[in-house]
Amino acid sequence: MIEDTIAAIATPPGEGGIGIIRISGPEALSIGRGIFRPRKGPPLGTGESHRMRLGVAVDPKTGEILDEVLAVAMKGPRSYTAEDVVEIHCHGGPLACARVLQAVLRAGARLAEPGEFTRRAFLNGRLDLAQAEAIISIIRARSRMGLAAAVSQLQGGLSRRVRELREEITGVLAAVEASLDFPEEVEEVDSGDKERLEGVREGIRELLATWEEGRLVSQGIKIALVGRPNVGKSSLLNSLLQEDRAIVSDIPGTTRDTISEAMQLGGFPCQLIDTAGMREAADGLERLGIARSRAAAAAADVVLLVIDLTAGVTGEDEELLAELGDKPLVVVANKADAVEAVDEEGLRRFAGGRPLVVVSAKEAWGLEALSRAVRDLVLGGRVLRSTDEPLLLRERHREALEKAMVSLEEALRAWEEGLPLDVVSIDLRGAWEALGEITGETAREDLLDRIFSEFCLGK
Ligand SMILES: Nc1nc2c(ncn2[C@@H]2O[C@H](COP(=O)(O)OP(=O)(O)OP(=O)(O)O)[C@@H](O)[C@H]2O)c(=O)[nH]1
Ligand SMILES: [Mg+2]
Repeated sequence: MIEDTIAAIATPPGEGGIGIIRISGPEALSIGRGIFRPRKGPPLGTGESHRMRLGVAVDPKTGEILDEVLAVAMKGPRSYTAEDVVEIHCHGGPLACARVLQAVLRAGARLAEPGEFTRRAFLNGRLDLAQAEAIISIIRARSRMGLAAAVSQLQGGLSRRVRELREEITGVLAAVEASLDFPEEVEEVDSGDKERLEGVREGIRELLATWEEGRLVSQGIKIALVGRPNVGKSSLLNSLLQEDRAIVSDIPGTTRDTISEAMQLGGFPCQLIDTAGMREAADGLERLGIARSRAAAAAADVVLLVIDLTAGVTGEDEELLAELGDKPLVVVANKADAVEAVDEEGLRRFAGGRPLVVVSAKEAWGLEALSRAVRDLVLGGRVLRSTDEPLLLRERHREALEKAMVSLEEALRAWEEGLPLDVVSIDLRGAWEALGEITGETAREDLLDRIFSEFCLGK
């Protein structure tokens, strides 16, 4: 049972349109009532719930008016935490928010820990653990697809799937344990039960198969711009970012160090990395830069090999392609604006079946086709899954599923080898518990601490 009342500023620090103080717990309504003086109507929390009211926030000790505010009381369980909640909407100045918060704390609330409101929502059963984690993913989302996947997780997509699998195991476990307890009375555990477990194994396998896509959607992909000096790598970076980020010049060897910027490409979050142009004849400093280019190319999920159409395909381009050929790679033929005609035949021969796009960094065309090529490459040409299919977004979920898989495989093996049923039952229980970690039914306190400490203050 949660006894104390917590409060925090729920909006980001700094100046803004509004700043919200959130209060949650058994004393929320009475504390809110002490601070908020409505312009008209009954005291806060005594009238209609969930109704926004205009008034002032006062320091209950001195009666000083701190700000003109809106306030709303939300009676539990119809609130974020499922407890009584009051939100006071101040003007978004750091001092106004801080003074109202101080008054709330003096009136008996305790400053909330990061993530504590969401933790209460979880402890009060309003959200399960995967849904609570979805809230962090929504806050952190930097791409359309990442956001859509996280919202679907908040709506319970993944949780439902995991629960279904878990219930299947529960059913079989009940049959196994009954036949252990009352061997004479209960019929043999039959092959139907084993088939059910095989179904669960298939379900876990399907979920695990979404990890690669989920990882890319949530964590992003590394894309390195690689090529000879002066082909227009930095120009392409600037053009994709739509800002003058990297220095561009007609002197070969302009970029010396790698430059990395976050952006969206084809709906994916990605880290776009500009590198120093690669060439044989290079001085000491440039050579160091080139070593970094190689490292960046090696670490990238996708390489964009840029070539200069005004120079045509050169021997050095051929060498670079041979060096990087095993990576997922797009050949980007740049400076198309500066040539009369593009030798598509020759380019295709050079690309040797790899995706090829013709662009002009200078005039910013061909960039759509480039982003499509990257996306096709990343998803292996697969059509995107519809986002109401659950997608694994967190390493933690993948680990739990893998743990469940190991136990389930063990159980099935024991079953096939005709080992005693209590051996089967131990492994089944292991799988059942591992699945429960995802939704939080079997999560331990230290796991909860770790998860909720990722949240920001006031969430
Ligand atoms: N006409 C034309 N010129 C371009 C285009 N892209 C780049 N350039 C020019 O090519 C020269 C080199 O561009 P950069 O972007 O600095 O080339 P880079 O590949 O980053 O070169 P390094 O950093 O030296 O490896 C500059 O003079 C650019 O203005 C393009 O699409 N069309
Ligand atoms: Mg450059």
